[in-house]
Amino acid sequence: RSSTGMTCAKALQLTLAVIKPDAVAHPLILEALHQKIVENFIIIRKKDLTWRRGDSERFYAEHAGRFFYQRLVEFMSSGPMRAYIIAREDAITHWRGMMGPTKVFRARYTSPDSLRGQYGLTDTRNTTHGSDSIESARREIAFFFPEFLADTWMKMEEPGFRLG
Ligand code: IDP
Repeated sequence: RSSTGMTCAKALQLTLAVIKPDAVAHPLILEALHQKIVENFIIIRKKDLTWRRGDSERFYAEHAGRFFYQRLVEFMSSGPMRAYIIAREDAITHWRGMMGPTKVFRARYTSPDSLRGQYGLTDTRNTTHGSDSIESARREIAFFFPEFLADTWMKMEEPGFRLG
C-alpha cells in the first residue's frame, strides 16, 4: 500500500547506475545517456565524482587477479563519473537490459541498440555500470552514496518503495 492508500500492483525498485569516465568525457554521449535515464526512471539522487585508485580497487575487489583488473582499476579512476540512484519496477533488470552485454563486440552484434552497443569503445571502456542483483544494488548504492539512508528514505519519503 502506498501513502495515498492505493495498492501498488508491483513495488518500485532502486538500483545504481553509473556513467563511466569514457562516456562522461564526451558531452554528447553523456547527454544521450542522461536522457535515456530520464526517460526510463525516476531519478532519486545524482552526483558527479572522481575516484581515487583505492576506491576503484575496493569497488572491483571481486575481479582482483583477472587479466583486465589493472586496466579496469586505472580506467575507473581516470576521470569524472556520474552516478545515479534510479527507481522503477524491475529497475535492476531494466537498466542492465538497456546497458547491454559487457563485451563491446558482443553488444554491437547482438544488441546494437543497447547503450554499450551504440557507444561502447572497448570491453573495459564500456560506458556504464549497473548493479546486477538486489544485494549488490544495496551495497553499491551505499558505496557511491554513503549519506543516502535507503531504508529510512523509503519509509519516510516513499512508503510504496522497497529495495527489491
Ligand atoms: P558488468 O559491468 O557488465 O557487470 P563485470 O563482469 O562485472 O561486467 O565486469 C566489470 C567491468 O570490468 C566491465 O564493465 C568492464 O569495464 C570490465 N571488464 C569485464 N570483462 C572484461 C574483459 O574481458 N576485458 C576488459 N575489461 C573487462
